[in-house]
Amino acid sequence: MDAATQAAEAARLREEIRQHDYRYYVLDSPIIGDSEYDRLFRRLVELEAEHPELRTPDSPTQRVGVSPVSEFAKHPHLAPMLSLDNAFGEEELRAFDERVRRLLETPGPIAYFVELKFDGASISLTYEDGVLVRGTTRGDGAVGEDVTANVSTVRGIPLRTHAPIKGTVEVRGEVLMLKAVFAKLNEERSARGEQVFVNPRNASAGGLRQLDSRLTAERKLSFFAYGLGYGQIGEATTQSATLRTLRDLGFSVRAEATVCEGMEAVLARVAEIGAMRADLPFGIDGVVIKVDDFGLQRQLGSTARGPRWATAYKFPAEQAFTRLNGVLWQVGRTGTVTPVADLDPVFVGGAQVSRATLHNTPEMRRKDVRIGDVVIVQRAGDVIPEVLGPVLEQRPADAIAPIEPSECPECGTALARKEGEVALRCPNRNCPAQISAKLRHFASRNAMDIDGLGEKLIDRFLELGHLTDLPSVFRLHERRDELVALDRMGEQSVQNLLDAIESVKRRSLDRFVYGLGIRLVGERTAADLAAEFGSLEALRHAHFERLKEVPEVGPRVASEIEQFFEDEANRAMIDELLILGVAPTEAAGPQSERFAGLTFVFTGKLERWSREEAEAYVRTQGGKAAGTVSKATSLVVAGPGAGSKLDKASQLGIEVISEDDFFARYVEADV
Ligand code: 0OW
Repeated sequence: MDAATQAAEAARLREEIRQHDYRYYVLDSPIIGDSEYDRLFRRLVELEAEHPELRTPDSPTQRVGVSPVSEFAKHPHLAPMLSLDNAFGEEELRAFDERVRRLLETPGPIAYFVELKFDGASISLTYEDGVLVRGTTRGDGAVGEDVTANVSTVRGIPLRTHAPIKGTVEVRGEVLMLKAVFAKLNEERSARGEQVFVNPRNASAGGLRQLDSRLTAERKLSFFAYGLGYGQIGEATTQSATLRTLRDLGFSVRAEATVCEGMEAVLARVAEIGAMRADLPFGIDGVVIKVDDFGLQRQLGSTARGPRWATAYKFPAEQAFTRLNGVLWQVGRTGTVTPVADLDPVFVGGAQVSRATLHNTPEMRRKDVRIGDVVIVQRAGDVIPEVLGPVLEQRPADAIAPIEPSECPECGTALARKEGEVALRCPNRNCPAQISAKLRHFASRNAMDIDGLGEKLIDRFLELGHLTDLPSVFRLHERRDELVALDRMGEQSVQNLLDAIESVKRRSLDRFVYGLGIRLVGERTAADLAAEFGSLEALRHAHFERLKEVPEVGPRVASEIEQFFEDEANRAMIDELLILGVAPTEAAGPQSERFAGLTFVFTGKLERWSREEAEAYVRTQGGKAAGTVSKATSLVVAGPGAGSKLDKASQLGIEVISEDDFFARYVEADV
């Protein structure tokens, strides 16, 4: 057969297979069986193997995955991938609708497009003249990772659109794993003794980010389009028309999405979707509501956090029943000992759960939870699951109330309770569980963010005596050869870890302070302390009276901070960190003193930036931000839904302005 004939046959096969893919993955109505499909596919693979010049980037054979890359290139999105604000109930949805109609100055009902909120990994697909040229993960919304080889293995993503579309277009959608695929994959993995996936979302996000796209292909991921980023297709002027066009072009689009006239219709549709959720072949964590008309979307615009013309409605936390087999007592980084429920594994809120918190003993007694009970487990969003209480009708005769331990389960020290506190505590500062938790906290993402130093490695190094306290992290390089000798710790990974440790020595002061794990000092208080004192030296020598003046720092927190820095062992620990070269960078001092002496309180739902961003801005201008209104407050900035703080402000005669006024008066004026 001559070359021209073979090229013609390859082109015909490509087109035929593409049609069968479309019928199978998009229309869900195949007209040939798997064996016939495989015969066509094998024939094309043969032709391309004999004549590699026949292999085109949009050939279906490219879907099986290519050899692994070492890492993903970064790629900016042509249009940002915005995130969605969340509404957690009917009244917040109504508030969203009111805000939309107020901003559009239309009293009449708005046409909304109501979509499933797929619970997978969002991606952006770039097509040039209808051919897929790139697939990128969402990343930070502006820049994502180039996972083109991986997305090419996902059915439901056309490598070439069914009709040509001129120019460059970004199609947005969600890659996810069907529940049935998830169950089958986990069955196979646990049969092979491998770790199972916790939920389909993790499995799909992980699958999308495999360096070896053949592994991505094995995960049999699905894709559903939900919109456009950059560019436009045809004359579509609404979200609903766009999705119809995308479907005609060969993208899989779910038919559950519908136009609803006005918020009443939206609420009815949300209830319908909630009722069908369990029967859907994939996971959803809510519903997405968008103003359908693009013209109105443009009028509404977007804020730093997301579009004003869309919101996500999140389903309420899910609950499930399961057996309580026992109670474990977990020792935390500040020594608190917490009861944790040991459960029969149960699927709740989209994940497999076998542990849930019982908070503390008084709480556990109040709920009267007993070992052997059937208990109600709730998993709200991504927070840790908790036990709500027992199902009394199913209480076995031998159910017994859990006994609080008198000694630390980790180190055997007698446990104690501070005067007036519910928390049970292990007083031994060298308790291995506390040191482990302290190190994990110090190395965690929102603290010093030491890449590679996670729980497993910390506990392993504690076991081996390579880690004993925070400063020992910065002495690990002295044990380099011992670390390299450990199994599963080659030259490269040890070097990467030591480089990561070296690189965090100059982390910002707020991260370092948060990483110290001072009781009652969270991220925001740490940021306030860093902004207020500017250096570790100033902070560690501050006394109670001075500390109390910092916003958000009341007398209790002030005394915790003072005690921490006065404690001999902590002073020695900090001195040692400094000697080892840890030098937290001073927080960027105020860029101006415009707000010197002024204290702002932000309240209600801010639209143009988050409350943390607003407060950080005030600090850069030399001002202070507080969480409560008092005589010291200079100005209150109130968004919709502001409540008691407004009453307090009017009692004290403190000026209250809107977010837009704040911008006009202070921010726009500043630029
Ligand atoms: N997860 C979804 C989904 C959806 C975008 C467009 C403007 C703002 C969000 O099903 N159906 N529609 C959108 O519309 N986004 C979705 O997911 C986003 C991706 C990143 C954060 C949200 O999960």
